[in-house]
Amino acid sequence: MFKDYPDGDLFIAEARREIPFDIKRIYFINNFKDSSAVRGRHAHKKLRQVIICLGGSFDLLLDDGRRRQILKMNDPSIGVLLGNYLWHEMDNFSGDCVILVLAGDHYKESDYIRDYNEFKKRS
Ligand code: T46
Repeated sequence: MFKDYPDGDLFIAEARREIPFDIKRIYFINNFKDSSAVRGRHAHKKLRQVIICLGGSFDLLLDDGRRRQILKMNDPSIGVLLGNYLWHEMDNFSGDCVILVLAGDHYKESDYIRDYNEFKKRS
């Protein structure tokens, strides 16, 4: 991050540098209206992604089948690598939360594991 005060801060991430793969897709999530919303609740078989909280905050639960941890995401200079076979859940979104995801592949529903018991068997 470059501190360009008073003109703003500049954040940079380059594929195969800070992002450890070629980026094939980006998506963002905003406009959270329901404080009880939960997103994620799945793992990916092959996909690797980097998730960044651009504004506001949310909680990111990570579970590799053995250990669970919850990260408070509230710093746009931090990107968390969501590797494959990592169960992830997102909740406790602030109303102004904006989430950016950089993904290493196009969208493929067949890459999702949406059943936690199936994930536990495979992890
Ligand atoms: C992930 C977390 C962090 C598409 O058609 N194309 C896409 O690129 C995406 C991301 C989603 N969709 C469709 C699939 C579902 O019908 O949009 C609907 C909602 O997707 P999903 O329930 O998977 O959204 P999240 O927020 O639970 O999960 C998303 C990503 O899908 C997922 O890969 O790791 O964000």
